[in-house]
Parts: sequence; structure tokens; C-alpha cells
Amino acid sequence: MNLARERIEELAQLLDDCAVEARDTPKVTDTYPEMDWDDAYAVQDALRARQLARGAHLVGYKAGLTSFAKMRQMGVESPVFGYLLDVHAVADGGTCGFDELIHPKVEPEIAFVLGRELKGPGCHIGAVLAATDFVMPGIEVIDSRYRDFKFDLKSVVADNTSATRFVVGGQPLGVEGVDLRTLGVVLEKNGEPVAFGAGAAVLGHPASAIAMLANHLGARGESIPAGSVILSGGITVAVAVDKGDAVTLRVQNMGSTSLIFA
Ligand code: 0L1
Ligand code: MG
Repeated sequence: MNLARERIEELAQLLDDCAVEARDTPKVTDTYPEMDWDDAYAVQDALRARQLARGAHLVGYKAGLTSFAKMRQMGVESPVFGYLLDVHAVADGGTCGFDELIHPKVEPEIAFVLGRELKGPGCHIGAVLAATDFVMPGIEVIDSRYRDFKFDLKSVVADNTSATRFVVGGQPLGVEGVDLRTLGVVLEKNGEPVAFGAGAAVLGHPASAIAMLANHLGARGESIPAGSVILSGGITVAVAVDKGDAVTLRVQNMGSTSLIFA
């Protein structure tokens, strides 16, 4: 690590304040170009500790930048990992407060809910499928705290990978007999289809994003508890939304989930 504990806490406070006050900031590596990966995840951990201390609960995890479309859109080359809190969950069909956010975008994702704990190292797609209770449609709302969504990977990790809100719903399905690679998804904004894709867009198979997450956490001495919800990553590019927009994600054989920005 290159940053002192004090700097880590300062950066967590900055990113926390930006999220709470819906204001942006230049990327943190502009001020601390020496920030390394351990520093970046230490800032993310400190951010999480601040939110938990305010009464939030950890409900799951997310993998981000897992599709080539997303990697191309953001000009990066590898996935990143973050966490999900209960206070960020929106009820299926519910309302997301637009004015609480800076410049939100939505991503169509496959959400996994685990029936058993998953632990790396050595986690693979088979272990993920064996531990999965069910999968369901999920829309992630991302809202980078960085000005104009301009960042590098370390800055985005510190910012909990732009996580801000999420909704899951529709018809949960067990993974037996479902080919998650060929599962079709349609994202609609105000009734118009705006993005399409299939599960294979996420690292060839959405379960491989979950295996990478388990291995990443395992390397840090953590695991994914049973009951966790995990967003496996945007299948298409992220789509910008405005106040008043209604967003629906339809997933083959799994119904739909939706939210409104008001
Ligand atoms: O969930 C994601 O794929 C987002 C990762 C962070 C990068 C971004 O804000 O687009
Ligand atoms: Mg995402």
C-alpha cells in the first residue's frame, strides 16, 4: 500500500459525501496518482464501514465491467468488484429518487442469489452453479461520483464501482436446465427497447463473473455468504436516464423487473 490510513479515510469520506450530497468530484487518482490496488480496495472498505456504521446492511456484491461492451464504453480492460447495501435496493416497480443522484445510468444484469456460501480461491463456474439458489432479472443503477464518468480502474474501485441503486424481480429460476449464455435480455426505456443482449456477453457466461468475485474475495480472506444477491455485470452498455424515465428489463423465461426515476 502507498497511502497512509488517514488518506484512505479522507478519500472514503469524500466519496461518501459526494454520494450523500449528489455532487461530483475529479477522480481520486488525480490527487493521489500513487494509489495502488490495495489502497483502492481499502478506500472501498472504509466507505462500506462508514455506511454500515450509519445503519445500512450488506446484502450482496456486484461485478462490474464484465462485458466487452462495457469495457469498450469505459476504455478499460478488466472487471472490478463492489458491494450492495439494503438501503440501495429499490422495490420491483418502485421509484428511484432522481434528485438524489448525480448522472445515473442503468444496466441490464442477471442477478444470482446463493443458497450456499461461496469461497475462493479455486472457485469456478460449476461451483457457482452448485451454490446458486436461483437467478433473476436485475437492473443496476450506476452513478459514478466522478465528473463526467471519467475515471481509471483504481478510482472506480475506491468509489464502490459506481454502485448506487438496484432492483431485482420478475420470475426467479433455478439454474438447472437454463443456459445462461443464450438467455436473451431486452432493456426498455419508456416502453421503447434501447438495448439487447444475451448472457454470454458477460465473460462468456455470467457465472464466471461470480467465480471471479469469489476468488477476488477469497484472496482477501472473505467469502460470499448464503443468501447474498450478486449482480453479475451489465450485459450491454449502460444507458443514461432522466427524471421521469421508466425502465424495464425483460429476461427470457424470467419475466421482468422495473423502476421509475422520479
Ligand atoms: O457495474 C458496472 O459495470 C459499473 C462499473 C463501474 C464503471 C462505470 O461506472 O461504468
Ligand atoms: Mg453493473
